[in-house]
Amino acid sequence: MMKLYWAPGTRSLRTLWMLEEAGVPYERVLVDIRNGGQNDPAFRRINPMGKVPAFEDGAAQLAESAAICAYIAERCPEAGLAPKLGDPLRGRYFHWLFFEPGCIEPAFAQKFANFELPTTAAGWGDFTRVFDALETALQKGPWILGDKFSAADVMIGCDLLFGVERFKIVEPRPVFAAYLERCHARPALQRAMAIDAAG
Ligand SMILES: N[C@@H](CCC(=O)N[C@@H](CS)C(=O)NCC(=O)O)C(=O)O
Repeated sequence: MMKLYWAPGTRSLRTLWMLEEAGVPYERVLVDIRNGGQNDPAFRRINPMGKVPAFEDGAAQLAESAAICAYIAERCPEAGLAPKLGDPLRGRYFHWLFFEPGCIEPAFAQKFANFELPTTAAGWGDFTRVFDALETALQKGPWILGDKFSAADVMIGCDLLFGVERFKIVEPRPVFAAYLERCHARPALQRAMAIDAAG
């Protein structure tokens, strides 16, 4: 059975949501990152970074939430969480899936740490450029690829959830608020949030 190494209140929520969308059985293994559980050598062999989430599927081991979501989408094709091979939508699918770690994460870090870099040199430009691009992409909706919900929405939806609702570092633009409302209406996110809250 697939195994998710996770901790509540962390980026693990992305992978919990993804697994709930996939609708497959999986085992959860709690890693107590607030008390050093991530330093367990056995866990470090799965994720040498000692961070959650991490994932095992038989002999396959991986970490990085975007990679885990992409892996699950391919592992569970019946759930339809990624455009199929040959579908031109796959272009934008990868674009937005990689936009999360490549642009949104560093934009968040920039906001928290309040540092400046030349926007042409920083791979993500700057915080405003990232969220302007996202707002434009989400304008039409309902999802980042249009009609098709995908793993890219799990990554981006979770970031907006944390950025707009929890940390309030992203301004609640109407497009983001409407998108978040659609995300919250998904039973899979509701289940994932309940699991997360129960710890
Ligand atoms: N790039 C990673 C980030 C994972 C991450 O930073 N996880 C944090 C919790 S949100 C963590 O495990 N921190 C514990 C530590 O660094 O010791 C991903 O997207 O999965």
